[in-house]
Amino acid sequence: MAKSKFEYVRSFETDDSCLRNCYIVVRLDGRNFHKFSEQHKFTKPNDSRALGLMSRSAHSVMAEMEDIIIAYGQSDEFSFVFKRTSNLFKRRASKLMTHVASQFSSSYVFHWKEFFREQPLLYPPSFDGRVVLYPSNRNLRDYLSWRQADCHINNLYNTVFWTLVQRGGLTTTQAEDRLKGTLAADKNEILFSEFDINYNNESAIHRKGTVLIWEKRDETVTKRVKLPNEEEKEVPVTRSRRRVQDHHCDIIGDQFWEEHPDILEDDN
Ligand code: DGT
Ligand code: MG
Ligand code: MG
Ligand code: MG
Ligand code: MG
Repeated sequence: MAKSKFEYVRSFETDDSCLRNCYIVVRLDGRNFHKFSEQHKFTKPNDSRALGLMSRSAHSVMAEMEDIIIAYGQSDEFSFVFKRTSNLFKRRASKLMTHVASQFSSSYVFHWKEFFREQPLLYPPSFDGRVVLYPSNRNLRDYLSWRQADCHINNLYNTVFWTLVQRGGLTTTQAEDRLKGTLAADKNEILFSEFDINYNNESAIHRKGTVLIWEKRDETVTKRVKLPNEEEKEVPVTRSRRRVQDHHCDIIGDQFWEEHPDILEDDN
């Protein structure tokens, strides 16, 4: 095709391809979910409909974007990790980030009703995205540990805060004052001695967030086959299928990574 005289404008596009050999992390975060959660009556401190919908949307991203090896989500955020050797969209940061963000956002709206039932979606939510590159397994694990530690710190705080308000009868200002300067141990102690709550027994999805990884499963289906000169019969056929599985476990320690040695590629 002949080139038009306008063709030169293409050269104004800048190269934003991600450095090779690095894990590419795309993190999404809900825009102004403080307000969104209030307006849609999210339960406090955690809303299982909202967490379920976040996870559902992340599944949809993983199904659409090959090369995502693990995703981690908590609160209104989700991080997606592309394998080091990925060449998806020629590793262009803007393509990767915008595809993840728009697939996630449209899924969030698409599946809203399955989770929120009679609570209508009042306006279209949006998610910001950023791309961060991590050159080593240690850096990537530290990134994921950072997000999970953030989940823990916030959830412990929110659990005590809302217990003081909902069960202890404090106002939100009183609860805030009560928690000022307290350490994790103090918060655990308040829950335990005043409300008979052992924080470690709170549900893992809230304490640990959600980890999505691919798992191979053998799936057996029966197939009808017809061989020449034989009656049609049903035979079992087993095939290995990859599907995304949710986990709500610790990813800071070594155990998870030892149990799933194929998520990370070797550092060399
Ligand atoms: P941003 O991200 O700068 O646009 O502003 P926000 O408001 O989204 O702030 P962020 O992302 O730091 O905090 C997440 C907000 O979402 C926070 O106000 C609490 C709210 N949120 C997330 N999950 C839940 C939930 O399960 N229940 C309730 N009640 N609120 C939640
Ligand atoms: Mg923020
Ligand atoms: Mg947010
Ligand atoms: Mg957030
Ligand atoms: Mg196009």
